[in-house]
This record gives sequence, C-alpha cells and structure tokens, in this order.
Amino acid sequence: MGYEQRLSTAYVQAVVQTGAVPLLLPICANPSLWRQMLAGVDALLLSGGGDPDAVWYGQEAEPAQGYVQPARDSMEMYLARYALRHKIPVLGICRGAQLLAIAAGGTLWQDLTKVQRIQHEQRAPRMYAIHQVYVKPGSLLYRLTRKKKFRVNSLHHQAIRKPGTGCKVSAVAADGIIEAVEFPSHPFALGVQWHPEWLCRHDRTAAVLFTALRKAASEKNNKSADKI
Ligand SMILES: [Mn+2]
Repeated sequence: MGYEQRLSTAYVQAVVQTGAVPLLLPICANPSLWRQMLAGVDALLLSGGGDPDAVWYGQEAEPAQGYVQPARDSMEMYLARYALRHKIPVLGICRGAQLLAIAAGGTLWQDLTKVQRIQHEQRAPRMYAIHQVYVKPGSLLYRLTRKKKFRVNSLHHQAIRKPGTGCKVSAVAADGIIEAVEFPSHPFALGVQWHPEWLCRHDRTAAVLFTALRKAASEKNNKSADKI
C-alpha cells in the first residue's frame, strides 16, 4: 500500500503519435473495477515491467526470477485474459507479451542467462536496435511490417518458452528465443518482446505496431477518437 506507480512516457508518446487518446489504468486490488476500466477503453497496451511470478504458469520461482509485484500480476493477468476472450485489441510489450502467452496457458524461460546465444539484455542505449528478429511468413507481424527480418532493441532476461493455446510464434531471434507472438483467431492480439515505444519516432517497423493497434480499435468501435 502506498507505493508509487510509474510508466515511462515513451508508451504515452507512442500512443499519442497514432492520434489515439492514452489512458493509464492504475493498479488496484478491486477486481470489479478492472472490467469497468476495460469498458472505458477501445484497446489495451500491456506495458513492460518486472517479471511475472512463475506461479501464473504453474512453476516455482527460480533463484533468478526478479522482484514480483503481486497486485500488478493479478490485475494484468485478468486484463490479458479478458482482452483475449472478448476480442479487445491488445498489444503486449515485453512483460506484456509474456502475459499474453501465460494467459493462453504458455510458459516462460525464467532466466535467459544460460539459454541465450546473443545479447538480450543489451549493453547499449535503449533506442538502439541491437539484434535481428526473423518474422514468420504470413504472420500478422509480417503483414504489418512487410519485412522478413529487422532489428530491434532488447531489454529482457526472460522470454516466452512455450506459447499457449491459440498463441503462435511470429518472430524469433537468431538464437531461437521467441521475440513475438500473435493470436490468429483474435482480430488484433500481438505481443513483442522488444520495446517499440523507444524506436517508433524514427523506425517504421516500430511505429506500425501502434498505428495497427489504433486501427484495430477504430474497426472494433467505429469511433474517431480511440482511447488506448
Ligand atoms: Mn531480444
């Protein structure tokens, strides 16, 4: 109780850049409010953050799991499941992508240190694209970017290990680590392991993810001023 809630303005700017109205949903412990919050938005962006507790995917926390925010886990898992079930357009970024996979019954690598063969916790400025991602042909991600590969930033020590039911891999890194997932039976549910909010001012493959979320919100609601 009494802790501060922080969100990088990079997410806000990325939504503003699309012309949509950014709204922040505060973490609270009252489940009846979560649905009402969702009723007030046209699309959902699940932001990056700390590690989701492994209990959400049926495992014990290994020593390398980071600090857990239980209230945030509870609320965001509800939001992720609800968005998937009720076809609310959703873009998951980093932790957000992992939550989408977990919501579908998937699992994570709790720590990539011994698994990765390339640098996923980049030692470079966060707006620098350190590694390549390879996009699956025919995927939503490919249709949006029109690229078989492109470079992204990488600021994660966990990653999706097993995507859940209905959750498909849409991009991997050179070492096979899953970098993006999507839900073909959903109008727009995409998760990316990188941080497009730091790239989107100058990088079209990053900006298009946010404009696509905005577009999906418009198509769902046929409104002019979408709230994300
Ligand atoms: Mn990466």
